[in-house]
Amino acid sequence: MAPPATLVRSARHLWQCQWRLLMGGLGPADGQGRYRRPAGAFTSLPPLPEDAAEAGSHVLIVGRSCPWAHRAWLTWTLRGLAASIDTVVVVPDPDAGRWRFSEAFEGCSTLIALYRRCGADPGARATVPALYSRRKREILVNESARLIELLNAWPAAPGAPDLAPPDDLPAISTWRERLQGEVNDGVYRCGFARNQAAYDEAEAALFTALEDVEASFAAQGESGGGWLCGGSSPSLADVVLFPTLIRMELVYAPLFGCSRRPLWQLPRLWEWRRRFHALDGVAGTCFPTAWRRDYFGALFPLHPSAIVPAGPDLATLVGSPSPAAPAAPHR
Ligand SMILES: N[C@@H](CCC(=O)N[C@@H](CS)C(=O)NCC(=O)O)C(=O)O
Repeated sequence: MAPPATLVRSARHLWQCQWRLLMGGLGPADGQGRYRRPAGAFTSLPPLPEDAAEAGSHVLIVGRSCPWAHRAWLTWTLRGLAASIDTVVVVPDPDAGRWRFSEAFEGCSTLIALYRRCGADPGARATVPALYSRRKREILVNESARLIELLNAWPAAPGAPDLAPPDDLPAISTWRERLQGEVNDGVYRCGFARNQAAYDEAEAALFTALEDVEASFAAQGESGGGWLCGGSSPSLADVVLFPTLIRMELVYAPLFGCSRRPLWQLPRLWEWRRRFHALDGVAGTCFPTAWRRDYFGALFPLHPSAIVPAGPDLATLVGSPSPAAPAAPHR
């Protein structure tokens, strides 16, 4: 038998009060209910360290599910920085709501303990990515937008691409600025919106930006290099777009409501994603099972059951041309 309407109404009211409280734990909102990402602790761009080229001199701390860490991991991969920068992968502790080290790192078992030891403000969030100097025993930077710039300036492996060539810098900066707010943070603005109007605004901005990326690929035509800023190799603009788009069908569409246009309806973007995923080393930074488990398992206010959905299989998203692409004509 269905429960009485009054019981449903009071349960809904009670849940909504609790939901608002719990959402506050995920991040702050402005007066209109729009999600506002809090500022980090070590956010300015540091100079290139003197010992940058020394083997194992630095450590890049990442988490598998974090898209901000993913862009740093991709930059590290594409620039071939394994000789001088080690990586350490932290794992989420969903009950405590923090990152922990699988094995003690510099005497710390949690990321927050390392942050405190490095002098972070007691109220600061301990976020990934973070770049740690072994010699100074300090976190140099934890803002991914600056960190990828630093990693691109780092002494790289021979033949590694410059992800921000001077001639393309204006286009790269324009795209990066737009993608950061409307796409990278945009999916969170959808998922963490506190009301319908805040969601509608973020969702419209997200899909307008993605349609504009699609249009920009169309404008490049056959002569374009296949990358967002037109060059013959990817740039930092491509690097920041990928972590969001590769999580789209797996997490952001089902969990954050970013579902108006499935990506296959933007065939150039679909093809770009397939091409980026095929770059050397990129597949090794993608962990669909961990992404699903971490997002669906940890974001309690959005998904109280913590049931982790199955699929889609990543291979079906990156392994073939867009299903919407026109078939080649028969000869
Ligand atoms: N501004 C940071 C944001 C990074 C961020 O929010 N990372 C999340 C994971 S996706 C985190 O570590 N959160 C832990 C916390 O807030 O305590 C950046 O872009 O590097």
